Amino acid sequence: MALDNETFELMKDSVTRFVRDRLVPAEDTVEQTNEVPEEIIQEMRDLGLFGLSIPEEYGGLGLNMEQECEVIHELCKASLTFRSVIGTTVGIGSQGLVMTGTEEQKKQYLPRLASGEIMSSFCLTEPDAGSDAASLRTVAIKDGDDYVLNGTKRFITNALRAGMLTVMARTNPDKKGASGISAFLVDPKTPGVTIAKADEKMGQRGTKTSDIIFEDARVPASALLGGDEGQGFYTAMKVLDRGRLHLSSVSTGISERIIAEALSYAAERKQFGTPIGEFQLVQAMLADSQAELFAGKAMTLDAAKKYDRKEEIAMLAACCKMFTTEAAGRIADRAVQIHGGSGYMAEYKVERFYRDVRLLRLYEGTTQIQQLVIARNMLKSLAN
Ligand code: COS
Repeated sequence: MALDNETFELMKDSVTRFVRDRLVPAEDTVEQTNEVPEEIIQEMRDLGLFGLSIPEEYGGLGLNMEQECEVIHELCKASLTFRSVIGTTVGIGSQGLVMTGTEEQKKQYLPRLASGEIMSSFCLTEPDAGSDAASLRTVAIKDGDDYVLNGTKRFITNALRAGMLTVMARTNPDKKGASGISAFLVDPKTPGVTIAKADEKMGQRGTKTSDIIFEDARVPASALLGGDEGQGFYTAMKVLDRGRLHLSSVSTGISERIIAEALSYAAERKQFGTPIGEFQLVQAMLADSQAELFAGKAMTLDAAKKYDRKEEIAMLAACCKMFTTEAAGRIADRAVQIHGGSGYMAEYKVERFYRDVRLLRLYEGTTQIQQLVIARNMLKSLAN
């Protein structure tokens, strides 16, 4: 599935204008209030941003992965908080349903997710299961026609805003590893589901993450994603492979913005009677950042095209996520350096972006997990 080129270019242009005219001017308000204004969320709905990755037959725009990456890159030239509002619905929160849901489940949720009437969250991480996702302990025990959920999920983005949770839980507690895990589509209003208050974080103010506690939360058997027990971990891994391409575009988008901030500062700021951009040591920092941005964009779009051709991309997605998120960290660090003392001041955007991009190397798999995935796949290819 893909949007035709002409419609896609028009859509992308409208995102570029939205970023320039609406999102960038609202960045300071979001930072000060720790909230994204409701009228901006409504404009995101009107632009169809919640439905980017949802097939047209269910009311979405049905972009392919390459197109999604291009749009997310554009969107992330503004504060990453804005992307976070749609991110879980476009990415990890809905894609398990798109990939493996039954027709009934798709009809139940996808049109409302695509319109932005409801948002979704992806519930994998737990207090004792982060990188080691297969050790999760939340259980979903069959009881008559229902499943009863007990456990705690941690750092769940948009839990407070969500109308649908994709929850990974152990349906077979006797099976310790991946194969005992199933996925469920859960209404957060289900009795026994508690969404905790929003976490306080280092950056990305205005994004909402929280714990979710399940205490004897009873869901019907029809909430089992795809109707098959034991598939939850594999679905989560496939969703994360795809999500890592999405996040690579998040990283390249904000990197491009940060470079623009550093470049305009370097062109204007004078020292020793000269714009500092004329100094070769400053130029070296700008050039390194620009080359890393180019490499990150190229590799992400290349992997996205392969994904669209249904090629195996687990290793490539991990390469992209590792490279682009680490590069974003270096690019933000250089931008602060180019700004000198001003770069440490909240008045300049690079101080905020430096904090915001730190998360990129942590969520949806740390850099170390990406390295592990890359190396394991290399070794596997040797064995074959
Ligand atoms: N697609 C499909 N299946 C996959 C897969 C993928 N990309 N990666 C692994 N699997 C399968 C394996 O084939 C294996 O199948 P079997 O049960 O048939 O043997 C199973 O899943 C378990 O895989 P593996 O043995 O590699 O699991 P490990 O527990 O050793 O590690 C990692 C898996 C570390 C890769 C996984 O736990 C992970 O990605 N952790 C990070 C989680 C994460 O990103 N969290 C962020 C929170 S969400 S914002």
